Amino acid sequence: MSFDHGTPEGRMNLWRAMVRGRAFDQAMCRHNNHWHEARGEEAVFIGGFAQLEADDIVAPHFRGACAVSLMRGSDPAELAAGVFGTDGSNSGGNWRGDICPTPSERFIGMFSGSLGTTVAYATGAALHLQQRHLKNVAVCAFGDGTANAGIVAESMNLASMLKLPLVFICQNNQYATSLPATTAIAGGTVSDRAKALGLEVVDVDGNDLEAVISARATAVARAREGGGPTLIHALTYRMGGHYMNDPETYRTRDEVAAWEKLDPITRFEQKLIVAGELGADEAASETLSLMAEMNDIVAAAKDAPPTENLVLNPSAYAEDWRIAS
Ligand SMILES: Cc1ncc(C[n+]2csc(CCOP(=O)(O)OP(=O)(O)O)c2C)c(N)n1
Repeated sequence: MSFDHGTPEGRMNLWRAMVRGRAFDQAMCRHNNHWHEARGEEAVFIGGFAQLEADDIVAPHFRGACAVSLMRGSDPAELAAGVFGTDGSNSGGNWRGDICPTPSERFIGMFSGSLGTTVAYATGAALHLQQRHLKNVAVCAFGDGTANAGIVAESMNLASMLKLPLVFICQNNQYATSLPATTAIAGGTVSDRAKALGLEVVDVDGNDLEAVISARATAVARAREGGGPTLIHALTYRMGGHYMNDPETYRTRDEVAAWEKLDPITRFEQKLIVAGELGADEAASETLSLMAEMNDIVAAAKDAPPTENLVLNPSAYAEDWRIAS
């Protein structure tokens, strides 16, 4: 499927990928009180991971990982079953389907709960691509909070030193749980740190799909040609809480409302409507039908019996997880 934003078809596919991703995410929010809502950050993870080649390696941030997986062809019913550990799960019921939706050799999820490990795995994957003289690239994303993990600095250092074919995307949604990035990030910004480590750096409006796409396209082309790693620092906003039970006492409703006006889906949709490529009614009705479809899929997965294919050594927390979901 083409996600080339230079064509009307590609633009429609990008819009649909954002809406489908949000529809799945919102359905999960309704059915899983542990869910980490990704609403508001779609331009970063759809723009950041669209239009890569099938053999490129993707390592999205946990917030938005399911939308990236759907865009790359995953079946939403299988993803939902993976989250709940129910029949149809592709993971033996033991993957945290939200943070690692698609265990495969080209899709690196957050295999453990430890932030920053995904970035390190992506760096290792990029090293493999380089050593095998493959023309593929690895793209990884991580939050502003994760940027403070030491392993991210180590990964950037190695990638810069060895000119690895790797693109780092900082999905800066301005909070790490309840801690604002402006308080938690010393030494300037994540961009300043990456510059100091010798990376090419580009700051983008993370709610502008086309700005993210253009930064990613340049960074990927550079990496494919042996030019080394780039950091794309995308400023966005987490419109929901850290997870569904977050009381959100650390920010005002006015702040959230101001960012809701900059919704990346609405912004891109408006562009398509003004260009005459999408009708306003068509946009509204397709959005509603995708929301309903994903809700049905997620509800059915939640109500399904536990998968019979459980792995032999389940996590000590597997039962709690299913009950809590
Ligand atoms: C190494 C490590 N430290 C702390 C945590 C606890 N933790 C889980 S999510 C989270 C916030 C992450 O913030 P960010 O990287 O900005 O991602 P966001 O949740 O904002 O998308 C924290 C601190 C963890 N899982 N791993």
